[in-house]
Amino acid sequence: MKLLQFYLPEKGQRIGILEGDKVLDITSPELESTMALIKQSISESKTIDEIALTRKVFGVYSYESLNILPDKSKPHLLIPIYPPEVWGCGVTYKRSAEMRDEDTTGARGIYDYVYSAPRPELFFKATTARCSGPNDYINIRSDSTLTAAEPELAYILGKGNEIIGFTVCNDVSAWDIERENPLYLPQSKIYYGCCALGPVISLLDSEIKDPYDLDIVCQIIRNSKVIFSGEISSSKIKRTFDELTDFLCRDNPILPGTVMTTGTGIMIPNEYALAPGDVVEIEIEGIGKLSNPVKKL
Ligand code: DO4
Ligand code: MG
Repeated sequence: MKLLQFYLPEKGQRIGILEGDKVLDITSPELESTMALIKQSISESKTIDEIALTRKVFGVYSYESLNILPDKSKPHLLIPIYPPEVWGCGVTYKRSAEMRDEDTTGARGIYDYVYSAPRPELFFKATTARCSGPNDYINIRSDSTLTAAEPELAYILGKGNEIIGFTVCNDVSAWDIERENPLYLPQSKIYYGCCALGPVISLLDSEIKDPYDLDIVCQIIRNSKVIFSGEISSSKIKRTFDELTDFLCRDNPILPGTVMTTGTGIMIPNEYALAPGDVVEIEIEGIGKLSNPVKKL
């Protein structure tokens, strides 16, 4: 099952099930968000599919008609979850370790070390207020001249820190800031509009059978032309999701609905650093395409 959130001008926020090109509106006063669905599945010890499938359908919309730039006067897609926190993993793909070590000014070798060390790189990434949904703006910090898209597979945690499902994440990062000195990483990673999520949550098992075998494709579009295209398979990830979750949750209380983004395997060359007006598209098999325009703060 694929779950999403959308907005109707006369009704506000809705939750929907995506079936083919149709969005089934299953919102009710007691169930107005995907977070409410996650919480109910925990309190009733049921799967999310079980709860969602028993809901009454209040309306049917075409996905394409909702997949537009957010505008309060029109129905449109929203971020598929309001996560209490988003955490990130770093240097989980070989290419990421290699390029970061080549380009860093100070502590060369730190990325190769982390790629092979038992302890992964984990960092706090965002809260809901710093995240953008489908077709919404992602931002370049006002003090960055080299900000890059980082196309990533992200998972959502539920009861007992088990994976509920997957979404697409753009871990937008100010590479010039983090390369100047690794201690600047939080400023590279965490700011307004630094993280895009969507377009749907694809539930584990019912929708995503093998998360270690998904094609991830990224395109950057400038003036209606594709200026960069790259791809990777999630099979190339160095670590298991259980390993990442284990380190994340070690002595660190994590709430249901927390999103973990698993690192990028598509390293975008510096010449394709983001510019205002660009559009970044990231498509992951079994989930869909997340598209976001770029703005400079
Ligand atoms: O260490 C820097 C950040 C790593 C990262 O975000 C990634 O590998 O995706
Ligand atoms: Mg990243």
